[in-house]
Amino acid sequence: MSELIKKAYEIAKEQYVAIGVDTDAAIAKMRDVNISLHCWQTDDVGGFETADGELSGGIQATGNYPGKATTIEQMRADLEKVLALLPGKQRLNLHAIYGDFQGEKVDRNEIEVKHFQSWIDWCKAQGIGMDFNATCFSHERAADGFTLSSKNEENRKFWVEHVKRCRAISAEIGKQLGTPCIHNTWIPDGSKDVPVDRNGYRTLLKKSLDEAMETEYPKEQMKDAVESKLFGIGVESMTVGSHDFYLGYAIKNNKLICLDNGHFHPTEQVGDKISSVLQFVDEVLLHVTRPVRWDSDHVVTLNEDVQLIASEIMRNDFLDRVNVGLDFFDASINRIGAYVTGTRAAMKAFLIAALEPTKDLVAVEEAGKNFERLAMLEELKTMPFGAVWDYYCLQEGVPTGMDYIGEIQQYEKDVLLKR
Ligand code: RNT
Ligand code: ZN
Repeated sequence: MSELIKKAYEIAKEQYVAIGVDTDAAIAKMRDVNISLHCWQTDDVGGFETADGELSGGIQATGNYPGKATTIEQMRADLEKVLALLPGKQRLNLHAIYGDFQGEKVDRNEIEVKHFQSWIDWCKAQGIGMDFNATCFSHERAADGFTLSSKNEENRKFWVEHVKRCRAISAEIGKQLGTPCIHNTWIPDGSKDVPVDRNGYRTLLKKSLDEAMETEYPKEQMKDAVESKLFGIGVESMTVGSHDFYLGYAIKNNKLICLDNGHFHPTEQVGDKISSVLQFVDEVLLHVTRPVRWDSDHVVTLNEDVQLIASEIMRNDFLDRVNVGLDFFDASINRIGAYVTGTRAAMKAFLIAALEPTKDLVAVEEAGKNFERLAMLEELKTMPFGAVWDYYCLQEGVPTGMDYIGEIQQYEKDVLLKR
């Protein structure tokens, strides 16, 4: 098999040379594509707190496929399996509810570095960086739908304290791992029906963010991102943290804006937003996902939305300014299979983007040759990308083509179905 892959690669390489593309250079560029793996695909955004609360905040994981991780050990085993099936180097993206609480009840306003030390150690052992998220949902103090923008001062303070602690933990994570930890704040706040005091909630959100982010940390340790959203289930009429709100906040306060491609009107494209927001903010965080009719968080596939995102990043050498994270959770199929398929799809989009003769396309565009541009873009779609992908996987020592399917089936038999 590997002989066939090498042969196919040699032919593909020549075909790409003919259009001025260096396949080896494209593969080398993949070294800089470090995708942050969202831990929550392994357990449907459940977490390890002692209280077994419902997932709230207008996000939903549907399905009950067997094998969900219910302990830290299981989750780490799953993540190790995922890492073993992916080429390149990734990061871990952890939510605050996934602390190593050792069976103790630790409320969100009480979490400390010690609850995450074993995760930091795990990342160190894997040789990967780590990102972090405050968890402002699935909690009794979020039951009325408001957290940082709550008019209940006790609740608002509680969530401010949570975010403050998460940022301090993030700084320590970045310090210990020697790579900045991105801390993302997403809140579900909003209202099902038409509210009257939109302004009041947004004023409170701004105030809470200012309070929670009062302590500055060196950016070598941590960076703040804020994630906007259009609407959620049960939060249809107004989202406090809208895109306008957070983009303004990010620009004014030198924060990262987190763009989740499930969080916009269906015909808006995050790929189109990257070059706009990067004129005004230093960095962006992405939550790559696949919304089907709504922010459904389906497993990422190699579709045009994801392709545009990757192309915009590679065309402009934005990898040092765009931090790529994933955000999907499907509980209806093998979760590890979902994880690997989705992540490999995102990676494929980046490799395809790296194989684009961008300079030639720009030259054609600047010459006003728009038929030629269209034709070239169409022809590029059927270039032998798969041969390059397989060769890249082979080089990285991970399964090529469909071979990872068998590995997941085996893992299901040996591990997941025994849970
Ligand atoms: C919700 C946001 C948010 C969450 C995760 C679990 O719509 O996308 O990023 O999915 O924090
Ligand atoms: Zn998201």
